Amino acid sequence: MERTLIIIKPDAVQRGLTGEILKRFEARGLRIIGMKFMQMSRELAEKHYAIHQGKDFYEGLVNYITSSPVVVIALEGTNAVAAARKTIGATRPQEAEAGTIRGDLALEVGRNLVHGSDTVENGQIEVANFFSDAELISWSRSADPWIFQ
Ligand code: DAT
Ligand code: MG
Repeated sequence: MERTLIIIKPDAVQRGLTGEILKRFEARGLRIIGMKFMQMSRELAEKHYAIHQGKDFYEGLVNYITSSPVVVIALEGTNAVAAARKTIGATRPQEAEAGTIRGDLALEVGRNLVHGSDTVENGQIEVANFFSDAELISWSRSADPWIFQ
């Protein structure tokens, strides 16, 4: 089963959109296997965004993600990575389709509300970066047979 890491970013938490955003992933059928409210350290933020190091927006990105608490969620499901990315919408909210989180709720790339892993491999890596094995719960929902065929 694929895993993806979702981060409800500081702007979303500050705007009171945590529930609205979580609701969309839950309704999609993805299964929560880990969730926590945390203040991201600079060290963890730099690890998470290492691929963007050196880009002109990197400093601003790390400052933003560490500026205020976030909600971090590990999700599991068939096609979890691609499904979550579709639900999130394009990186630039002005290009995100209506019906997506960014297309409905955001306007600017530097305040785009939510992170989702971009590949199956990164989903595994990012979940492991944010959650210990003890923080991840392997369970089945009674609705699983109605979502996973
Ligand atoms: P995504 O979050 O859709 O996976 P990404 O991995 O390319 O996008 O970039 C990570 C974050 O960095 C993105 O959510 C917002 C910020 N970002 C990306 N490109 C940017 C740009 N050109 N200017 C400002 N911020 C940018
Ligand atoms: Mg990305």
